[in-house]
Amino acid sequence: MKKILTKKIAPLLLVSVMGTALVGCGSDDDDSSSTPQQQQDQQVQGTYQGTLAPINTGIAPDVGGTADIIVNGDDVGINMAVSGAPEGQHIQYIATGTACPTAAADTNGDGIVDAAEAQAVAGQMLVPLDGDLDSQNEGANQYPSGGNYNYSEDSSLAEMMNDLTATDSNPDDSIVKLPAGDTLQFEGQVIMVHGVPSDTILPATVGSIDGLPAAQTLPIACSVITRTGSGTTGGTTGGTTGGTTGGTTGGTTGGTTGGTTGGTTGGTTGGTTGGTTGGTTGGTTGGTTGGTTGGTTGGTTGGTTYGATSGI
Ligand SMILES: [Ca+2]
Ligand SMILES: [Ca+2]
Ligand SMILES: [Ca+2]
Repeated sequence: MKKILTKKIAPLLLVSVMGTALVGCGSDDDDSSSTPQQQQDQQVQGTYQGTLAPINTGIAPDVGGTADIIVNGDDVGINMAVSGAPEGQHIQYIATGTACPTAAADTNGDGIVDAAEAQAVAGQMLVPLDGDLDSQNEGANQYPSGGNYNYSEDSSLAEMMNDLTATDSNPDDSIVKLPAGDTLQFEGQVIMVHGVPSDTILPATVGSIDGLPAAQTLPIACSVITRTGSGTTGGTTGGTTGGTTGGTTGGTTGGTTGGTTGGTTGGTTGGTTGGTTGGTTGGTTGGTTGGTTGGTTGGTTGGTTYGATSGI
């Protein structure tokens, strides 16, 4: 299901969509109505959750919590509630990998999964969950602290994607950009949490990353991210309100997009092709075209319902 990213957003076209072939998951039919970037933006729409589990149970056995991610149109919200963590600052991020490190990751056999060993399994840092989600560099080192904490940040999906596909300003650190041809998925990727108090006594064999003290980067918790909701619910509601058949197709690509900005295009035209075209064209272009109508009819209903009940 991976799609190729373009590094810039092509000019948006308001196209006639009647009869246009729907693009399903993974299809690469000749579809001039949406760019790969737009398809990526649609594909990532939805709600996601992770349940944190301890990594180094000999050091931080009680850490747990949840992470919730909502991608709603251009809005990306990430909320975490963590408990039972050691005191101190917690470097945390969405990693490039798709598996959490287990005891088997302790390749040097010292009984501790250190940051370097964890990285070999979970991958490098893709989206630091720091003080500013818009870019990797902004808000750097603004990580939460304490044994029990809540983390909540919002971002623009477009700004996040621009940053994740930009040139890496520091190719030597553990923070990486999206590999060429890869996509931001959330689903199946992992969230990592690190950090024990600086006075924690660790064996000299415990490694680290980026030249940081081993205690600061010691992995304490991880979760694989699962998808808990897609645009289906928003699409159904947005479809009923905003278009005749926008429900099914709008659902696939995000009733939120079609709903919030769909309006005239998403409702009438997007009704038939709501998913692929209604989402992208109806969404971005329809924002201007549909505007008021989309905001009141397709928008409010589709958007609100999407967020509230899509966890089915
Ligand atoms: Ca080890
Ligand atoms: Ca940042
Ligand atoms: Ca880097």
